[in-house]
Amino acid sequence: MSWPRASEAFCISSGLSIRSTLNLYNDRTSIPPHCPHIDFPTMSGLPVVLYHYDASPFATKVKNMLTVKRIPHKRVAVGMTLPRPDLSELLGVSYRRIPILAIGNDVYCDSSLIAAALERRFPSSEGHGTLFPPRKGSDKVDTGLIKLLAMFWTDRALFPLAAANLPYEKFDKSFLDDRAAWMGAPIDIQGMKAKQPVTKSAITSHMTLIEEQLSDGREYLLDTATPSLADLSAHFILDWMKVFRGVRDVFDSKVFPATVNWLARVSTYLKTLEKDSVASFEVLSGKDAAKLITSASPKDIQHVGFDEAQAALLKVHLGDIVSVIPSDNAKVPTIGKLIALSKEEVVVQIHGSSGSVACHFPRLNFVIQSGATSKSAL
Ligand SMILES: N[C@@H](CCC(=O)N[C@@H](CS)C(=O)NCC(=O)O)C(=O)O
Repeated sequence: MSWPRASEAFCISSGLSIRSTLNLYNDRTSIPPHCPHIDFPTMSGLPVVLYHYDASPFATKVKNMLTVKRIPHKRVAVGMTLPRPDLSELLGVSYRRIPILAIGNDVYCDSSLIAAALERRFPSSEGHGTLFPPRKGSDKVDTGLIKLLAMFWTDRALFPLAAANLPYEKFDKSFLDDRAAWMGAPIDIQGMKAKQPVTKSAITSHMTLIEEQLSDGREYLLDTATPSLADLSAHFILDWMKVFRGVRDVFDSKVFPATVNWLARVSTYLKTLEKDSVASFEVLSGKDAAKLITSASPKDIQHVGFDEAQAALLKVHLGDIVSVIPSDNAKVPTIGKLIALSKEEVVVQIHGSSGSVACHFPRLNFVIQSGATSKSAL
């Protein structure tokens, strides 16, 4: 299986590295200086657990977000294909995409929602980095635009073009069968290969717009002093794709000088933080992670609240059994009790063999169906 490997940082689990991480924080942290083990809670007092696999580009995006936000965390490695019993059996999370991130008992699905959750639960006012820095020389932050770019440009437009240029003919049958189930249709290797020149051309068109955006000499896409979620959302895809045999010649510094420099600048920014171990992590087993997660209680339900007007439009009620399903592919429903609903987020309580969790999904790009009627509520 020759899927390009996402770069993997070293696992830092010594007390010393954690202490040096904490030294970067302000002194409001309540973590004792002599605590010898990584079982430190984060500054929010809750463990942060990332479910990932090394070759997942979207997991790399979240690892980069954790680095920028300087959040020590734990990682559970899951398989590249189903089944993933650490999620589906122990926690009852049947959502079939990676990454998934838990903060205590709150489990967040989808990297865009994970970004929003990390930002609100680990604010820069508490010594963390930010995914939503203001424009240079201003206090204005393009928060909504950044989220839209992440959800609709990089996730829905750019990433599929990169994925279409993978060398599918080299993947083994079990992987292809798994991804066919994910797509909801068989993978037509010859058909995809035949389309690769066209998708390569489309990638060039995206790169042209990135070049245009950077052509005034700005450092980052939205003229911020540090990379925002917009940069991280585009960077992980281009950085992944730039080594694909079929498209690597697109990354020509004579044609796209600003884009090639920007890619390197974001990588250097991340590597510098990684060297300082600001987001060190410990590898956990699925069982240990599930125990940690299910022994905590949900802390992010009130923030979401319950929007009765939205519920009326969707024909659902607080406490209903509902299913939440991605609207594009990977349409495996997560079924649970509706416990919070806003215009941005929906939360269902679900049960696995280890206990219950509050599972959060974005509203955009997801469909909520009432379990009682099984009718689409979007
Ligand atoms: N919109 C999702 C996309 C995640 C995604 O597509 N992840 C890929 C891996 S990079 C995936 O789940 N592939 C199928 C699988 O691993 O089962 C997000 O932002 O998290």
